[in-house]
Amino acid sequence: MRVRAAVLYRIKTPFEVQEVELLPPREGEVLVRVAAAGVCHSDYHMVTGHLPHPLPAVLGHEGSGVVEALGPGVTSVRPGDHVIPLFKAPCGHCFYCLRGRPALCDFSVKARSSGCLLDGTTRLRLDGQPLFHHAMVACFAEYLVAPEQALLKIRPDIPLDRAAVVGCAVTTGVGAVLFAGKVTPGSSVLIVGAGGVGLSAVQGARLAGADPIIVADVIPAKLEWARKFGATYTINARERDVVAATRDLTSGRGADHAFEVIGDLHTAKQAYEATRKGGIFVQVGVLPAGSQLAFDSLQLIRDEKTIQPCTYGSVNFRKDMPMFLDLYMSGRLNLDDLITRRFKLDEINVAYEAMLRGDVARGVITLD
Ligand code: COD
Ligand code: ZN
Ligand code: ZN
Repeated sequence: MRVRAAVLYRIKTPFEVQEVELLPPREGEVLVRVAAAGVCHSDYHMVTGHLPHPLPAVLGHEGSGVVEALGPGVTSVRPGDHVIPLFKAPCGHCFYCLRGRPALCDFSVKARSSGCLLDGTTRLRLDGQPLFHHAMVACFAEYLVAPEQALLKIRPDIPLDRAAVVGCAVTTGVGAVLFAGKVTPGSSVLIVGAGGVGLSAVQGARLAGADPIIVADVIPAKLEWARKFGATYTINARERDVVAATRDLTSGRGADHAFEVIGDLHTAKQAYEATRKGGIFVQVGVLPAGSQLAFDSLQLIRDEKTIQPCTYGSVNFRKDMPMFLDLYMSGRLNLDDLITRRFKLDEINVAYEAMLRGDVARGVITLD
């Protein structure tokens, strides 16, 4: 079938929205009509080349949609089901999956890094040539074909644009606080970077009962949103030293838990420095490929800080993502205000410019 998709041909060039060919789902695969796709910074790291990806490709890893058709042998979803694509499709029964850590499952790593589906081929075509799928989900398109393992069936009563942001931002941010940082009531939290993922981490800190919740960013509007989502103190990192300001707010000690949610060497060091002795430093952002994050070994031992990296919120997808949706439906997670602007697929480059300028908390592309 012919579908409209945003194609990235080369790094450092804009997306080109055009018709591409999408082949029918094969054994174990599902055709999904995409309803909404979030404008996450991680895709932009592939545009800049900071995170390498095979090109040309259809990117987009934060989304939601409705199952349209099934390939042979699919048992876990049916046409009409509402789904969130998982950008790290787990097998469901290996060592890691059984221990509730599906993001560490090796099942789809090879396919994902090659831009293909599980059988090593693509369903996307451009002028008869293979067009790569990002993370086997490729949501910047009207339709996607993905393996059934990459789909999470969700409750049908949640608006699909709100569900989309649970596909990455909410799960990554709230999960980082609850599961990687294991934040407990009354503990002090610092969050460096208040984008879609960082603002979700702020909401996670509020859910966990953290106090104070300190947020640093360089854009005043981001700090205002952070306060709306639960920050009790905000730091404009252009005007104040984040480490000194955090220590001032925590009796000179530093934060019990500090989260880096940007993917930058300088802010990673800042968040580590702003963590108190014996505290937990959680690295959510991924630094450009090949970067080394180094720590002074004497200080490392002496200060006993835990360095805790976090991927996909360290969540158990099929248990925790439905919980986040339930928390939205019961009014405990605010997804309505996280999405501050909606765009058409044709406006994807405008949507990314808005993200880079800091004009949006989270932008979402709606495809209906
Ligand atoms: N000090 C403080 N804040 C800063 C600074 C700085 N020096 N520089 C930038 N910021 C702020 C920006 O103003 C912005 O508010 C925020 O940092 C970044 O927000 P967004 O909206 O651009 O980014 P997110 O929230 O969509 O993504 C953040 C990630 C850390 C997830 C992303 O950048 C990343 O590292 N992705 C790779 C990891 C990955 O692939 N994860 C899985 C899918 S997300
Ligand atoms: Zn597994
Ligand atoms: Zn993301």
